[in-house]
Amino acid sequence: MSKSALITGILGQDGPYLAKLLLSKKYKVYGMIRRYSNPNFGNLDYLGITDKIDYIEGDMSDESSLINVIKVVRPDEVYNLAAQSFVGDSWRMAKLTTEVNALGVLFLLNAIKLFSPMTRFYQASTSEMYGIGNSNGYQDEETNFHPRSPYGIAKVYAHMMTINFRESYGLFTCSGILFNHESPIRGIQFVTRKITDGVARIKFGLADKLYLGNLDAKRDWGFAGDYVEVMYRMLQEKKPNDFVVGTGENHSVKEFVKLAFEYGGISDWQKYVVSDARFKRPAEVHELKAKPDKAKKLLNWKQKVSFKELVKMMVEADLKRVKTKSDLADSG
Ligand code: NAP
Ligand code: F7E
Repeated sequence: MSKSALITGILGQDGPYLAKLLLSKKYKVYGMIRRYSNPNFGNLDYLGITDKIDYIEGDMSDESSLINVIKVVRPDEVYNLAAQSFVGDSWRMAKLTTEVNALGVLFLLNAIKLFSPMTRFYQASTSEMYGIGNSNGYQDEETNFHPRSPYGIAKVYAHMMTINFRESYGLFTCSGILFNHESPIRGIQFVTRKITDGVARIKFGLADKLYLGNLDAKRDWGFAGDYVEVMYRMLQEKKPNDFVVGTGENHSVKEFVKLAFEYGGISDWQKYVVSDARFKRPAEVHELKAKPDKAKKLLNWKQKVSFKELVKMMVEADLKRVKTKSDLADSG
């Protein structure tokens, strides 16, 4: 019999890539969505799978809705990808971020414990939990947490609660500590997509500047399509475990900018990029770099898309998207 999986955050970036992977493995995929006046299925449309998913309403900030979802679906696997995931907004919306990213996970774990204890659970943990935790130039499963944002702090709570449900009640709960991963369907607020969209707009004359914050920050950037594979593999293991997932190399925002402009056919990026204090953070995470040895060894995982390929893929997708829009506008 085919397995079933519930994905929260199905309309975001990772949800569609994971759904596509699970569908290819013949899973029945349920996608939890919030109540909307007008839901946006754009990312699922981009991957051509909107009609292949069973949707169910639930909100991470509403415990009764999560109990209902788990009672109705009783899936073999839950992938909890829902979150207020933008670090910058987490200072402006600290309470909401805590409710959704921390308490929401407690609600979901409790619902599984009470109504579907055989369900395997994946929690979307993050390198933002490390913040400025001590490191030797990299972060692995042993590195201390010292989160620098309400987002990172809420994710530490959820991460520890995921471990606690495993240790207290014997549930199969895992955390993937994923470093930044991007794609052509990355949210437009995040720096990579903001840059590639900006390059395309400048190229087609729809913008003349790109306003950015701290260009010196360094991140370990990979491709989202590669990272959902590891989520799946974690839940197929004999025992629940936590894994760091990243590429093992990092690059500055400035390097990303330079390369993106090059792929866009614009050589003098300095002419277009403006430093803007609005996009700087009250407390920055200056540098992150994964040491994903455990995932490589135990899950036999390795990313396929390199940094350069990722930047190229994102620039090309945005050039195509913006060109189509401007062609449509021209044709009236
Ligand atoms: P994303 O694009 O922002 O997607 C998050 C999804 O969560 C959205 O579909 C959003 O729904 C949903 N959501 C937000 N609040 C909700 C609520 N109250 N109830 C139900 N759903 C809610 O994020 P992503 O990049 O796919 O990341 C997936 C997960 O991995 C997140 O938990 C993120 O924190 C974590 N993570 C991401 C990265 C990364 O680099 N991408 C790295 C480490 C960890 P709407 O569509 O309605 O807004
Ligand atoms: O920022 C700097 C910014 O917003 C990356 C989320 O998926 O990954 C993501 O969090 C860096 C930071 O991602 C701008 O200060 C400069 O140093 O793309 P970002 P993030 O904060 O690393 C982690 C792993 C997650 O878990 C999160 O959910 O880029 N930066 N100028 C800028 N960032 C933004 N957004 N906009 C700028 O203009």
